[in-house]
Amino acid sequence: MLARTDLRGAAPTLSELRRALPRGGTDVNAVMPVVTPVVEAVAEHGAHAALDYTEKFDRIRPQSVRVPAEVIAQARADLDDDVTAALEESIRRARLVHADQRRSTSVTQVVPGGTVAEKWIPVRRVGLYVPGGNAVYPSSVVMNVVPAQEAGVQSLVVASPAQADFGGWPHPTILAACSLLGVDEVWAVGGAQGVALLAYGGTDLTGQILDPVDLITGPGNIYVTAAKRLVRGVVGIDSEAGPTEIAILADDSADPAIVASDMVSQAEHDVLAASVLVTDSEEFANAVDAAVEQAANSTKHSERVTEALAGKQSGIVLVDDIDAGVAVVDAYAAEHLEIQTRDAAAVAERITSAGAIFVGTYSPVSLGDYCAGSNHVLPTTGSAKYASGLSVQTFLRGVHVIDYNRDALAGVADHVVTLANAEDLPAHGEAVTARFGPLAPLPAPE
Ligand code: HSO
Ligand code: ZN
Repeated sequence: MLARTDLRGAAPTLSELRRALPRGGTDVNAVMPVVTPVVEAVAEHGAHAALDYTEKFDRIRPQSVRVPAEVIAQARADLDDDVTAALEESIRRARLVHADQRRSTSVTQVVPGGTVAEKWIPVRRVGLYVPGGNAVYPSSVVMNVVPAQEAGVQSLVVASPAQADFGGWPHPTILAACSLLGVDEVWAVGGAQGVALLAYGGTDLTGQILDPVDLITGPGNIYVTAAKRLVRGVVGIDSEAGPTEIAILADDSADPAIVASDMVSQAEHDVLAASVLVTDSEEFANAVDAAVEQAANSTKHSERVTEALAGKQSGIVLVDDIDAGVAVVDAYAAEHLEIQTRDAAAVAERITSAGAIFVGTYSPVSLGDYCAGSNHVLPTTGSAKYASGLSVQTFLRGVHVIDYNRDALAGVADHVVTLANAEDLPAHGEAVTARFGPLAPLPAPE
């Protein structure tokens, strides 16, 4: 059932390879005519406009944007014990990993009396977007909130669509996850209007201030992505998330049923999700194909999965050997890459482009989605070749602190003046010489 790309015997260039590999793509610009007026209206009118659009698109008007504390507390009390325990474990593991990502200030003594420090300052206030609709992902609340908290962000708001089925508040599982994480500010607003309200803020119907944020993170549908693109600059955004992707580099030592189940697992997210197998064994490819067909037919979301696997973004790529396979997966730069080959750890070492790498039979993507401790908000559509997943770093700003004394400045003043004159910016040089008296000769460099 999976389309095939046969690269055996070929030596494609990088650009040929990128064109040959299966890949989808969504046209964010196509929805701009709908999204732009929404963002502009919220920028001008704040919460009232956001609620008007919520009523129009989500067919519900919550009593306020801010979800009352009692509603959040009730959602937590109602959460199933098993789900509570699993979320707590997910949070615990994510905290372990993300706490280790914290950065400390570095101080470099460039010359005696001249230092440059780099200190890391958390973003003041962050808005975490959590999608609603079909996809209710409390795990994504964990993956957004934990790195922000571990970075030291002081003010966090979660925005998630108002749901008609839940009295106009976001899905209770999302509220419960917020509560487990200690997040008490949640807004019942989603879509483009939710993103815009995070960026511009406003005043709630209850008179409460809805403070704008400085950074918006979190995935969403194409409208959310378009709105993030529009507000970028007014605020920071993490990335423009596309549909999820899994690539698996496997040889005939792997179990076709396991590879198939992993391909099906991520196809379950979306009809646009991508599942790609790269292998050097045609026999193995045939076995995976048969296993995928069987698994896709019997799984709960069979229709969605089948459509995703049949789409142009999914397929099997045949290569001559694992070396060629490494080149292929590097060119593809998958959001998730599994290595299911002999000596998987050694092969994984050689990978240079992937959002996250899952090594060997017992590290499935589903583990990373929930409970590995790693983050599951990862770069999609090939952006792993230049971008990283969400981490503590996403929520920090590095600031250089420059501290030179008189001698240290004097020691390099000549060079500054020379470079300033070379750029025809003499006032830059004069700003240095002025410190040593208008006419006084420069002290000799050390
Ligand atoms: N695989 C998705 C994350 C997710 N999976 C949430 C299950 N729930 C993108 O990394
Ligand atoms: Zn997933």
